[in-house]
Amino acid sequence: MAAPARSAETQIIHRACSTCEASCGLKIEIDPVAKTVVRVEGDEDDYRSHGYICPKALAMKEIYEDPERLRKPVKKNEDGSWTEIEWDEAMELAVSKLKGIKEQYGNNAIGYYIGNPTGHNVGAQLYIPPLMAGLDTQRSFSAATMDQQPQNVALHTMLGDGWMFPIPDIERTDFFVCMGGNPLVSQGSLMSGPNAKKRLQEVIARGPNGKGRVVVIDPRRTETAEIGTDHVFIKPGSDAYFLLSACQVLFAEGLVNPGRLAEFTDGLDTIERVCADYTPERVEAATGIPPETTRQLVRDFCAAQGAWYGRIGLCTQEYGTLASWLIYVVNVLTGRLDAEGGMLFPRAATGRSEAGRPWEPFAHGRYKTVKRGFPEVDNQLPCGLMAEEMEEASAGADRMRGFVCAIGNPVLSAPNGERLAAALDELDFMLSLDIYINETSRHADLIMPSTVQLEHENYEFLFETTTVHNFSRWSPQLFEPDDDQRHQWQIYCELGARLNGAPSWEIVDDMMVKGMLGMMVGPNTGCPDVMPEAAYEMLQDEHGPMRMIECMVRVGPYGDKFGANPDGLSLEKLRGMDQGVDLGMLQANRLPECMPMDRIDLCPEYILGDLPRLEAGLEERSREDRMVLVGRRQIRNMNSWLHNLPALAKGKNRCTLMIHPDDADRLGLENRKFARVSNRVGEIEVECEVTDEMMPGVVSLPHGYGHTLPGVKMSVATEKQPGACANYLTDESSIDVLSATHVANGIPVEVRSA
Ligand SMILES: Nc1nc2c(c(=O)[nH]1)N[C@H]1C(S)=C(S)[C@@H](COP(=O)(O)OP(=O)(O)OC[C@H]3O[C@@H](n4cnc5c(=O)[nH]c(N)nc54)[C@H](O)[C@@H]3O)O[C@H]1N2
Ligand SMILES: Nc1nc2c(c(=O)[nH]1)N[C@H]1C(S)=C(S)[C@@H](COP(=O)(O)OP(=O)(O)OC[C@H]3O[C@@H](n4cnc5c(=O)[nH]c(N)nc54)[C@H](O)[C@@H]3O)O[C@H]1N2
Ligand code: SF4
Ligand SMILES: [Mo]
Repeated sequence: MAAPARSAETQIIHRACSTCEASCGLKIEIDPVAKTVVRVEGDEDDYRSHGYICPKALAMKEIYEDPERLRKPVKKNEDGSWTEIEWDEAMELAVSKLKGIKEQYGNNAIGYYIGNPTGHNVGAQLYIPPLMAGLDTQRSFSAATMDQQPQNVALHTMLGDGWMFPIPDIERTDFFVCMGGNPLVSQGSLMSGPNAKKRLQEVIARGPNGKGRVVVIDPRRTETAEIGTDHVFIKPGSDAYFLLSACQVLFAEGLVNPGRLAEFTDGLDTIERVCADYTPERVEAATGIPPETTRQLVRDFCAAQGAWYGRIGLCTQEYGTLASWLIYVVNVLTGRLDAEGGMLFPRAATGRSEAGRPWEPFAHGRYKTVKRGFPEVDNQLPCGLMAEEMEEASAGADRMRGFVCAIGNPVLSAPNGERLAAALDELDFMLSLDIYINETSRHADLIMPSTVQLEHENYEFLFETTTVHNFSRWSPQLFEPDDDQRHQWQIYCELGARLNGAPSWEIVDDMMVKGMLGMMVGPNTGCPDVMPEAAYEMLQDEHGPMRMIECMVRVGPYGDKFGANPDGLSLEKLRGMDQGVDLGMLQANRLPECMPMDRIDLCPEYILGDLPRLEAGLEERSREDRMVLVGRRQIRNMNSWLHNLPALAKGKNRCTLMIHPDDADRLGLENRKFARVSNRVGEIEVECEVTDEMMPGVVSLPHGYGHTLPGVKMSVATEKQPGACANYLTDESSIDVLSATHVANGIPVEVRSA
């Protein structure tokens, strides 16, 4: 390949990094003629990130440049090779196959999985509805059931909206408790903001006499714990016991003080009763936490401006919903929810946490999986059950026969990936919407790739709802895609339109925007001075996600109300701002107005229903001493998909099994030697990293590796960072039933020398 011609003039473009939640500001120097990226730097003028970046800042450049990235659809031939085809042929093939399956076997013979990078692509998020309408199936799976679904369930049942996450007020707190999260590496999940290290150091500096506290409760002494003030080892999966004991201490020591929350909270007496038996002494053997540590932590927290936070280690565990719920309970009992320095509700420019939203009751069990009758939870089925739903031997004639995998790699990221890989080959038809031929898409009959970040505009649609500081930000497209590339939203919209027999995707797109405006502007709305038709005429774009963003932003809490508030925010203004707009610190006292329910239900019956299981498990947990596996994230990874980028794949093998020296000695394992890790589900071989970072009895392995399968066309990943797949050990039948979420932390394993 000849080197592209280089023009004399380069340009600097400001853009948010779309790789993780932090959305740091970047300055990207491009050559617009050669269509190449010359340099990527942190943007010191960005008021959110002040020039901070991590090594993954290079990801968008390297994905854009990756010669193995697909640009056009590819169809699998009989012999397993791939042929590039035109979009029209690809669309026709996909639609005829999917429609054929629906007609012959019914809609539920189709299933789909929606993966994580969706959250980083506004077009992909906003156009899931037309895709879902086109597929019209109950077999709906996503990464949520390996992620935040327990938090969704707790919030939906307590406040009436599963997506109004309370976020640590990290800019004001002086006492941050972090359970099951490692913001130093993940950059803060559901606490989005660049440079977690600096923010946490400021928490410590802010405390009285520079003695603020960052308390990490984790089976591993993490990077966050290293810069924190306190670290407490906890046995994996025992957080619900520990949090109940923290509640017990609050009541026993007269420290309960919900403040203004008491006026609109039900269930305070119930929680007192529920936690009464769980003294720190009673749960000590299960949690591994000395009672005095619990008591002192609770007292110190109450004396400070505390925020108590829990993340993925609390979600993807045996009692995921109970643990996630109890985090919110502790914040209510101590008056820290919706209070300065506590856990606050961001106010998104697109208006998704404003007063007056309709309340949709929490729903579950309306339908079930075929094989084991597992009940749906808020439209989600556990993603690890996809395999058994596909297998003829398990699901028989009612099995899933057609499958759409959108922006996900579940063979590596969902439980029992080996079983899923085999099941995918039983399908009549599989469509992958992916930019690589990877561990999952290699099973597809057809792959449709989308444009990547630098080829489309973006708006931080999800992360303005999970941010530690209110902001609104648009990012420009750096390079015009080729004529025969498609954006993810176009693919969804066109697939949906064709599946439903709509005249064109343009009509579907217009209908979506008109429907939206019909509800948002006009008489009896927050934007009464303009009629929907007039608003429609004012929109900047002809099609696409930014048109919807424009509607939401203009009507939203800071918006220009389509002219009625001329100083307000609009897409046009955002498009002129290099770093987006600073909308101020998070606000306190937004409840109860900003929640759809009138009152907080501190003890939803649905969640209390799981307490007998928790109680029944206490004795066994107190006794057992089996080895368990937990996960970890690493700064140069993003789940499964950045290992093909040279800048991020270089260096030594990172897929290591961390193990405590005492365990290593006992098992005859040595640093940098290989161990065999096995259980009912599978067996893998991984390099050991002997370290006292680990709690004895617990081993830690990152997920997203295992680039060793035939047919995968990611040569850098395969060569430099193949690793082994943690999810070949994750048991697909081990599920937190309340949230349909898998147990990916605290998995029993046997470890021996390889
Ligand atoms: N053991 C264990 N397993 C876990 C976790 C854990 O902690 N431990 N974490 C879980 C969590 S929180 C998550 S979110 C999931 C993530 O798991 P998935 O949702 O499956 O996501 P990824 O593994 O990141 O795969 C992303 C896929 O999207 C493709 N892709 C990236 N960008 C684009 C794009 O612009 N267009 C298209 N069409 N495709 C694109 C990539 O090539 C890749 O195939 O993993 C879960 N799995
Ligand atoms: N660099 C990088 N950043 C990422 C990602 C990535 O892959 N790489 N993934 C992104 C995604 S999709 C997500 S969802 C977020 C997740 O963001 P985080 O929640 O911060 O994720 P982790 O870094 O995996 O931290 C989970 C912690 O939980 C601990 N843990 C495990 N089991 C238990 C338990 O039973 N109890 C307690 N108390 N702790 C436990 C683990 O030891 C680990 O330290 O990160 C996002 N950011
Ligand atoms: S922390 Fe790294 S990956 Fe995340 S937004 Fe910032 S530069 Fe990008
Ligand atoms: Mo995630």
